[in-house]
Amino acid sequence: MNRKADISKDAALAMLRCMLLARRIEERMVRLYHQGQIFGGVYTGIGQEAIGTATTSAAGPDDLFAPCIRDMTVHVGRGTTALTIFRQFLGRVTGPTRGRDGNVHYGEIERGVFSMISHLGAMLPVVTGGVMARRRLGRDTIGFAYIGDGGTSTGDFHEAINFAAVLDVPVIFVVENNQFAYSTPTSYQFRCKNLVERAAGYGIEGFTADGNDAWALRELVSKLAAKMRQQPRPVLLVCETLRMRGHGEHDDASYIPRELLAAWAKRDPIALLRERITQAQFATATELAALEQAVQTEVDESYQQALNDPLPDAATLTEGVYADG
Ligand SMILES: Cc1ncc(C[n+]2csc(CCOP(=O)(O)OP(=O)(O)O)c2C)c(N)n1
Repeated sequence: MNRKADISKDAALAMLRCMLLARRIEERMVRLYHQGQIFGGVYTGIGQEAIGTATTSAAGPDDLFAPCIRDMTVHVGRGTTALTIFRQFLGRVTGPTRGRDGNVHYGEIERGVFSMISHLGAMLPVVTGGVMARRRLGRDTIGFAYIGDGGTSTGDFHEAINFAAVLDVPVIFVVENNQFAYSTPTSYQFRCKNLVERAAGYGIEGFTADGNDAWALRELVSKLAAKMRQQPRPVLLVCETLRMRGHGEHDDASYIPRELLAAWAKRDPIALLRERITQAQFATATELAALEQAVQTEVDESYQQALNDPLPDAATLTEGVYADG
């Protein structure tokens, strides 16, 4: 099938760069974790990169995002640099949390990205409220709220969707169904066959998508976003994928069947997008290799630069923890 007309060359290559950058950053974090250079845990989105990539690629500049634990591609897709990310994970004072948190709990609100907090589901009502507020100011904002399959069992998930449905707040509730919440498979998490069935209970539309196919997902999300700007309302979007590593790097994921991992490894989102790009003749093998090399250089240089930045001074640790005034 010639899919050339649906996505521009620039958009396709930007998506590939986003996924590669997130993957290379996370691979570096994994290595650093095992070398004992990262103080906290490392929780990656390796294998799930298509979801944050396609949704940010289809979004507009004034949209709002509440990323979750595995959404490095949401940050990268909104323009957060590798340098900022290394500063955060290496606990540098120059990072978004000024070295107070060396983990996934950060965001850059100037890019429309709320900071993630540990409590699953808690940011869903916040992004819903943020979208409402911006729209009342006359802005054309829609929201993207990300949650894992496990997080859909929280009250916040229900409250946010119900609230958005009743008040017609245009938020895409993106469920990243990676089939496990820590070691708990989805069969122990909910009775319905597919989480998308829940949409009917809120009186909203629901969609299930292949969470590893960035190209197709972007097409779907672009259509949904355009419709939601015309006629504001929330939708539920369930993206099917698999968590390819442990919950965090401390976990060997021995409870995930090896055959399941092997089957999903054949559907790696980066390889799939590369294939689509090649089919559409958007880039030659040489150009793709150059893109890979540029991403690797960016990661290496950003890591080195962040290492040179200072750690916070212990005497100032209570500063910047609460809002001023
Ligand atoms: C409200 C709440 N309950 C429990 C936890 C502990 N916890 C952190 S991650 C996690 C598993 C999350 O699984 P899922 O939502 O499917 O996301 P995934 O890790 O698979 O991406 C749990 C139980 C938490 N952070 N917040």
